[in-house]
This record gives sequence, C-alpha cells and structure tokens, in this order.
Amino acid sequence: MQAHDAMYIGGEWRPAAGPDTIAVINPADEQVIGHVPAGTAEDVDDAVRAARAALPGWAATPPAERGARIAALRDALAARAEEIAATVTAELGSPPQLSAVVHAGLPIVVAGTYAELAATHPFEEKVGNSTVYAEPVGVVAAITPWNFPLHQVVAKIAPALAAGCTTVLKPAEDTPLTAQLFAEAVHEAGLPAGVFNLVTGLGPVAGQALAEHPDVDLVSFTGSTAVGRRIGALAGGAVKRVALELGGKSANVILPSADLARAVSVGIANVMSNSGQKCSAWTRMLIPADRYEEAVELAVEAVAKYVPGERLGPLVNAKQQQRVRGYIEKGVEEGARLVAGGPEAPLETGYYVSPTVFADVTPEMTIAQEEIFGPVVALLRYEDEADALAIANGTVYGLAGAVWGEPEEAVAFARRMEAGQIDINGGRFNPLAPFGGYKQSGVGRELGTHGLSEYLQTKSLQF
Ligand code: TXE
Repeated sequence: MQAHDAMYIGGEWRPAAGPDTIAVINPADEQVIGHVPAGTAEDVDDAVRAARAALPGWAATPPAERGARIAALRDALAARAEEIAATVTAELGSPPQLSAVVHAGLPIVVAGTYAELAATHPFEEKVGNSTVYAEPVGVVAAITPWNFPLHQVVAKIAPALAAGCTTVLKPAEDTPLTAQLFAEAVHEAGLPAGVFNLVTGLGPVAGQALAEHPDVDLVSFTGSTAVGRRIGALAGGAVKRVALELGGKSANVILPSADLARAVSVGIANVMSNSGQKCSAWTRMLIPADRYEEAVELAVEAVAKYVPGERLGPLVNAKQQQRVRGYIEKGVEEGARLVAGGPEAPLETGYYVSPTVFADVTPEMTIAQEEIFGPVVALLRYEDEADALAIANGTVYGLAGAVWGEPEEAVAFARRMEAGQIDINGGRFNPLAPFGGYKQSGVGRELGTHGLSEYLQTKSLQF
C-alpha cells in the first residue's frame, strides 16, 4: 500500500507541519500497512487558506464547467476502481466483493449524479418580480468516518464542488489511504488548485481544529452522536452552517401480510453487510407475535451464511470490536435470548465479531436502544400495528428503516414512521433520493438535489 507522507493542499502534496504520524492497520490481520501524517492546527490553517484563496475562482466558474470537472473526477475514480477496492479491503477489512461493488462502485455513481446536477440545477430562478440566485456557501469542512471510506467523502465533496464551494477534508484516522487516492483522482481530473484539500489526522486534533476554524463557512460531519453534538454546538456558537449525519437504530417492520421468509433473510443481510458498520442498518426486526418463533428460526438460518473471515469481514479496529462485544454481553445480562453468535471472538487474529442474533428483546433494553455498529440483530415481537409503530418510533434516532407487507399498508405504516429513508418490500438503492435523519440521527440531507442544497445559500434580487 503506497501511502503519501504529505498533505494535499493547494494542488500539491506538501510536507506536514509536525513530525507525528498515524499507523494504518489492516483489521483482518492486524498488520501495519502504512503511515500517514498526523495533521495539526497549522496544517488545517494552511488548507483552509488554500480553500479560501480558490473560492472566488471556483464559485465564478460556470456550473456546467464545474459539472465537467466533476465528470472528469468520476472518470478518474472509475479508472482507479480496482486500486480503490483493494485499498478499502486493506484498511477497512471488507470482503473484496463488497469493496468492488459498494465501496468503489457506489461513489462513482454518486459523483456522476453531481456531474449532471451541476450542469442542470436551476442556480438562477425567477420568482414573481424577483430573481433568486443559489450561491455557494463558501469554504466547506468535511469530516468523515471510516465505515464507507470513499462514499462518505464523495457524498460531501461532490455536491460541495457542484455548488461552487471549495473544500477541506479530514478523513477518519482508520481509513486515510482511500482519502489519499481520492486526492490523487482530484489532481488527475484537473480541478483547480485549492478547490479540494486533504488533511489527515486525529479527530480531537485536526478534526477539532477544522470544525472550529473561523474561516470555514460550513461543517459537514458524519460520525458519532457525541462528536456530532460537539460540532453542532461549535457551529451554533459561531453561527455557521452545519450538516450532521449521526447514528441510527433503524426498525425493520414485518407486517402480518409480509412474505416472512424474504423479509427476514433480506433483513439479516442488511445488518451483516459491512459487518453491521452502517448507520442505516435495520438492527431491530419487529415481528408479529404469532409468527415470532418461525421468524427466529429463519433468522438463525440466514445468519449462518455469514462466516467470519469469508462473507463477514472484521470490524475496523480493536476499539470497535471491544465495544460491540460489550453490547453483546450487555444483551445477555439484560435477559435477551442469544440464538446465534455471542461475545467470544470467532477468530484469533483480526478484529472479528461473531454474527449475532438476539431473540426476546424488549424495547427498553440497551441493545434495542443504542447503536451497536456491528453484526448484531435484535428480534422484537409486537402485538398489533399501534404497538409496532410505538416500538419503531421509540428511540432517539430516526435515520432509516424498512417495512414489509401489502404495498398500501406498508406505505401507510412507513408514512407514520419517524425516519428519513424507508425501504418498502426490499426497495432498491437510489443515488438521487435524499438520505438523512429525523430526531437525533442528524441535521440535513445527503445525495441528489437535497444534498446539493446543503451547500447553497440563496440571494434574491427584487425588481
Ligand atoms: O466515531 P467518531 P468513532 C458511530 C458508531 C460508532 C461510534 C464511534 O456508533 O460505534 O460512532 O465511532 C472525527 N472534532 N458512528 O469513534 O469519533 C474522527 O477523526 C472533530 C456512526 O470512529 O465520531 C472521524 O474523522 N472531529 C457513523 C470522524 O470524526 C472529530 C460512522 C468520526 O469519528 C473529533 C462512524 C472532534 N473532537 C461512527 N473526534 C455514521 N453515522 O455512519 C473525532 N472526530
């Protein structure tokens, strides 16, 4: 794995201000695969200055031309798809198939949507006797997590660039190599110097410095609720724009009219994919009481396919492994019935967690309330639809969900759920559909025109 020992700032790889580095570890075998610089406030300042200097030129570039540059970025990512997939597998531990299709494939699609939206979005509209201009917010700070190392980056940087903003990225310390590949793609695509800048580093140092920087106009953060709250408070204090994409505890609601076998197997697959490290994972399965035991059997059968080290990758680091194993112990302590998996590590090497299913989970248990972020599914029973709705809406989160059943009933139920994105009978991913949370799952939306609007502010001229 070729790591840069520099920051990408102002269109070039510059040495970091300080000597410290961060070791990047392959979570499947615990081997160090590279080192990247641990950025400081000085590097962040350098990057923000470069972004500020590039702003007037990029903001004034015609949107169609910005779209053409983003299309070139998409092509540069596509040309590197294999390298990206291999890098994600090396630093996140995801199985090669998942890395190729999702981790490398999805961001290419998303970048393509913004190449097009930049060219077609109405940045200028007549409203009665006014002309309304959609203008870039300014310098954007993007702070991203490790669970989708490239997607999280593209879902912020592509719409920001389409809007005419300039950007500084601080990627997660666990997955900086994929971010460096992204910077290489930006360079190859010929984006003007300073439009995109990369500072690798630790969250509480480089991340914090970026979030607090007075010359940043908008902070877009995806990560833990704890850090999201702090960033939200900082942004509120400085009266600057903020977008927060935080945790989830999504409900997979199986109505009596559903195809139970399909709902259970797709539901289990949803949580096992990326080893459960997905804020939108349907971690609570809600099952009608009279079909409950049947669903438990189906879930146990479905989860057996996820063999650690084969179809199921490790968790990203030892801390996350410990955290998830702690939640499994908590589930047992609080009286849930373990029907698959458990807290013991399934393999000696690598940060693996056994695919785990809990039955007899009640809504107030910790494992039914808190985000676990691992391959752990809670099976809850409900008596009637009102009960199902109360359970589904009964957490502080509201990111995603699923409903299975007769289509009209399923839609009617979904409309009453407090969640931002819900799949009906399986659904199909749509890169243009807005993604983001109700309640404490966050503020703002990503993807499509809603994602673009986050990076725009309006000015109206009256005639
Ligand atoms: O998150 P952090 P962690 C949830 C998930 C997981 C938990 C902890 O439940 O178990 O969070 O994960 C940067 N100022 N999600 O510890 O610390 C950090 O460097 C500015 C959900 O990895 O929030 C990284 O770039 N930035 C989630 C990013 O924040 C700071 C995805 C996320 O790391 C900072 C990941 C600070 N003070 C975790 N401290 C999702 N919504 O998809 C850290 N960072």
